Amino acid sequence: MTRRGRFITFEGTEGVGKSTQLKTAARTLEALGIDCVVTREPGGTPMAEAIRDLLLAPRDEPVNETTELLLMFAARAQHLHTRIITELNAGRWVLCDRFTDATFAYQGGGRGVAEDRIAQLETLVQGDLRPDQVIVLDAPVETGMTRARHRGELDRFEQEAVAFFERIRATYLRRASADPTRYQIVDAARELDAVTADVAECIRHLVSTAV
Ligand code: Z5A
Repeated sequence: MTRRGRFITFEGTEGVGKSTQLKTAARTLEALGIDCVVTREPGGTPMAEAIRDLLLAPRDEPVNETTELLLMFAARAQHLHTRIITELNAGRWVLCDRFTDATFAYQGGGRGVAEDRIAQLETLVQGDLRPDQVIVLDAPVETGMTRARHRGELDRFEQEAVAFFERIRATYLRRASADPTRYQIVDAARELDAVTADVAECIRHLVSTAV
C-alpha cells in the first residue's frame, strides 16, 4: 500500500553544510530501501528556479522586504503544489534544502518582517502542511562563512553583514527550542564525519518511527 512520504527540511545559516548533509541523508534513506527526492528552496521547479535567480541576483535597485517575502512564497507555492505534494503522495520522502523556517529566519529575524505576517502567508500557501522534521545545522556564523566563501561572487544575501546572519541563527535556535520533537539541532561546527553520523542517526530514527 502506498503511504505518504515524509517531508524533511535542512536549515541553517550560510555554509553550515546543508547541501552536503542532504546528500548523506539521501544515501542513508536509499540504503534503507526508501525512495526519496532531493530539492531546494527557493527553487525546485523551473519556474521556482527562475524566481530564485530574481531573488539572489545582486542589484543596484533596493529590494523591498515585502517584495522579497512574496517572491519567496510565490516560489514556494509553485514548488509545493506542483512537486513536493505530488512526491509525498506517491510515497516518496522529500529532502529539501531550506523551507519556510528560512523565511522566518531570514525575512523575519534577518530583515525584521513581523512573524504574524509570515505566518499568514504560510497558512495561505501551505494550509496545514509543515515539514515532518526540520534538521537545523548550527554553527557559528563565521565558521559557515569561511567554509562557503571560496565560490567567487557573493549573491544578494551573502553580501549582508555578520549581524544579519547572527539574527538568523538566533531565530533558528529559538524556533527549534520551542518544538524539540519536530526540530533536531545538530552541531555543525564539528568535523564532517561527526556531523554526518548525527544526521544519519536522525534519519534512521525517523525511518524507525515512521513504519
Ligand atoms: N532564503 C531566504 O532568505 N528565505 C527563504 O525562505 C529561503 C531562502 C528558502 C539561498 O539559499 C539564499 O536564499 C540563502 C537564504 C535565502 N542565502 N544565504 N545566505 P542557499 O541554501 O542556496 O544558500 P546558502 O545557505 O548560502 O547555502 P550554501 O552556502 O551552499 O551552504 P550549505 O549548503 O549549508 O553548505 P555546503 O555547500 O554543504 O558546504 C559548504 C562548504 O563547506 C563545502 O565546501 C563543504 O564541503 C564544506 N563543509 C560542509 N560541512 C563541513 C564540515 N562539517 N566541516 C568542514 N567543511 C564542511
